[in-house]
Amino acid sequence: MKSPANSNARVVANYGSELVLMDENQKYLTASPLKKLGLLVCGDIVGYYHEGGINRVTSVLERSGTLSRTDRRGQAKPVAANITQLVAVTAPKPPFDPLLLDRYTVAARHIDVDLLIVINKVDALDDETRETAQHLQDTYHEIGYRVIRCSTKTLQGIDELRHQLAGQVSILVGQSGVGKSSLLAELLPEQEIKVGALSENSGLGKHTTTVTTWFNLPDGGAMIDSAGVRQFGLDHLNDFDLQLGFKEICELATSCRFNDCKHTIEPDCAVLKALEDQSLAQQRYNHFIRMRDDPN
Ligand SMILES: Nc1nc2c(ncn2[C@@H]2O[C@H](COP(=O)(O)OP(=O)(O)OP(=O)(O)O)[C@@H](O)[C@H]2O)c(=O)[nH]1
Ligand SMILES: [Mg+2]
Ligand SMILES: [Zn+2]
Repeated sequence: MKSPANSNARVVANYGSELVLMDENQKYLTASPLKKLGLLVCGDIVGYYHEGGINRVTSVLERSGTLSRTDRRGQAKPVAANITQLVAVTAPKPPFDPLLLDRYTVAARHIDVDLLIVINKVDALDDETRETAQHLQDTYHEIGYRVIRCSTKTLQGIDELRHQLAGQVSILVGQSGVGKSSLLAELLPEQEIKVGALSENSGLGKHTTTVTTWFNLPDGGAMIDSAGVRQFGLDHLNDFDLQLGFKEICELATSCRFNDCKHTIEPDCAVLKALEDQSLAQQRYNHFIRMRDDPN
């Protein structure tokens, strides 16, 4: 008997028992994967065949740029595959979370993808949050990251964002309610994208996006919208990987007297010296130490 032809497709979303795929003609279809393939995630490229009214996924191409977080059992769990850029979104509401941003600097470095930082909701800044936003922008810019200020209300920064996304496979990450899906909706006005409100009591997001989903962008490239997180566990990384993710600390460390300097009490530590003369941001250093002591 002739076996059915195999075709390739992109995993757009994983709904547990069912995958949504996009085929080479940009058509959506549903499929079920063979169990032995393990967890397939948004961004995976899979082989499938159609038989008896069902699409069966039988293979998956090797991944690059896999974003993973640590699950409850301490195992790395893939979130999305084949990405080239992390877009970490933060906002004055829910409150800025610089520790989470620093976790994303580590994650991006670990999987060797670009990091773009978006400060969203700049229309909603007050005196205090304006100062924090400026401080964040200066700190990350100084380290060498691109930082864009955006607002989906005034559309400030949206063109710049579009420009930074062209040709990349990006994933939107950040706390629930910072406006990830709202930004995506501005980029894809034709698509219906669900946007949530913040809880009136806590001011936190309500986890509106629940399934990580792939969208093709009109100017080429793609954007993956992911569910908001409170925490981004990285305890599958060792101290070395962690230090690599703090690239300014990594650079300084080459001038420490000891190769295995821990940058806490050692003599002639270039990191401590940089802290003293304020060329290293105190908050970045604090987060580095904190993540090393307790990676989760
Ligand atoms: N003032 C202001 N509000 C915004 C802006 N962008 C988004 N919002 C609001 O923020 C709330 C949350 O937006 P979402 O886009 O659903 O946030 P999200 O990051 O996708 O949240 P999750 O899907 O839960 O992770 C909504 O009420 C939006 O209208 C902005 O630029 N300015
Ligand atoms: Mg969302
Ligand atoms: Zn040192």
